[in-house]
Amino acid sequence: MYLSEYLSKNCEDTSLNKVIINLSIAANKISKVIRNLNNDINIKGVSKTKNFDGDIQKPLDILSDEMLMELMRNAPVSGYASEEQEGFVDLKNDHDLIVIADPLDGSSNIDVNVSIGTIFSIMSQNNLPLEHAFLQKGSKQKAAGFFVYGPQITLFLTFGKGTIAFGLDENKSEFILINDKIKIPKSTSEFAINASYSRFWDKATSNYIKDCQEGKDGPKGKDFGMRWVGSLVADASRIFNRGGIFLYPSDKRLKNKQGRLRLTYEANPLAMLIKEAGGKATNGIKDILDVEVEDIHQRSPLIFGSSEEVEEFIYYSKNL
Ligand code: P6P
Repeated sequence: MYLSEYLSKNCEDTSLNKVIINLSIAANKISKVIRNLNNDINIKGVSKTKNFDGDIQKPLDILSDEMLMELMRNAPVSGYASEEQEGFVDLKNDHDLIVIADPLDGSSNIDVNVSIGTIFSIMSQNNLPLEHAFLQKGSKQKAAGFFVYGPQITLFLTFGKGTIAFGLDENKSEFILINDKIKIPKSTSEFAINASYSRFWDKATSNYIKDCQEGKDGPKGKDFGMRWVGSLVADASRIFNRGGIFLYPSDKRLKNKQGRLRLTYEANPLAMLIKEAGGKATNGIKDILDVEVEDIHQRSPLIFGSSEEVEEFIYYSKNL
């Protein structure tokens, strides 16, 4: 079943459906630019520009953001925000839905041909002025998803009725249904963390990872494996497919005091998808979807995945 058919059968909000379809059209275009190595975008080079946060923007970051925004202008969307935009963009219409996106997450992996992706979060303005609508908690999301530009091009999507997976049929340029009810295994023996930062970790993370590494002879009583792609959508895609626990905690470095990942266009959409697939997502203390949003680019610690393992981590956080 194609994405458009699935949505018309399962999601009665026609405006939401149109936004999701336009996001899939944008993703299709972005994937073609990424794969088309002889394009005039020098993906090996970096642009001269930096985003407001001082990150050097790769040409594809900028192009992806422009493509997304163009498709959102042609959808029932009243406002757009993204990692590449300093503030939100008022699309000057009286539609109700707003979209927050990470247009090209993992772009540091572009040069080395590792899977990257586009993450999105869709909310209603809920009769709020735009400057407040973009600061609603993750629990207010109407839909969320991410595209993975990898060996396959996939879409993980939720609009509150479970988490669904689609794959791109490149011949037809259509996303087709792969799995209409993803269920993340409750337990796991695989963790994902950038272990090079262990000297900066808080006590809970250090204790938890140490116990995982002690394996079956340690307190957890089983051996663990580790994966770290360094691309959120790639690590998340693995966890949706076979379970696991992903940890990007806050650490002692000033720039990571609140973690590295962004709440509104990384943690919140992932948390909705994970919850709808039977997993859990936390900042170590509370459910990500309940975290107050003060700024579109606010960072947050993010631990998500198999519910029993995330609950274990929360226990470590609360019982130091
Ligand atoms: P580190 C990619 O730049 C990203 O934002 C996420 O996609 C990924 O999970 C994380 O950063 C990787 O961070 O510190 O391991 O490079």
